[in-house]
Amino acid sequence: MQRQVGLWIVRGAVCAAVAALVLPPLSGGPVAAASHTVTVPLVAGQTPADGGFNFNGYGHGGMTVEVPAGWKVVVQFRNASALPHSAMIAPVAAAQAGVPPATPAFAGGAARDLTTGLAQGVTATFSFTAAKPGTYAIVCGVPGHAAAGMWDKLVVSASARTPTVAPATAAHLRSE
Ligand SMILES: [Cu+2]
Repeated sequence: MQRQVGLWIVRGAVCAAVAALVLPPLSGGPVAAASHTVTVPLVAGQTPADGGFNFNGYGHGGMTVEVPAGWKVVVQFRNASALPHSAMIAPVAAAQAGVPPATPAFAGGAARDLTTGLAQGVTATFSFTAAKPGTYAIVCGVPGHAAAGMWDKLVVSASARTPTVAPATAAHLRSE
């Protein structure tokens, strides 16, 4: 009888160990180690919407890119417009107020020539780690452009598992 009880205890311990291996971590727990990078195509002045002051055809916060917190975000920026444009990650309140800050919300989160803008057809890639959950803006740093509506939203989510964009047709995100 003593031997039988001992066997049950061992079997219980084995089952608990197997369950810990098979079950996914609880939400909010540590994310399994892996390469987590999302590439976001961002085209300034792609359409005449918002007087051309748009990214991928959306201005005034009309496009929302959501990425899981901790992911690396690579922005492939291109200016399709005859007007110079740039892009940066900034607090959403600053973008809504039409006053983007001098430095981005995340290190590396801005294209070069932030306030002078890039000429038509010029591309610039910049990348940053979406380290802190919250709602941010993707905004043009050329004076007057944010006020004209040239900003969209970047949500850094503590609960999302994969990057998404809304509307879904606004950009083709690539995750790896
Ligand atoms: Cu601009």
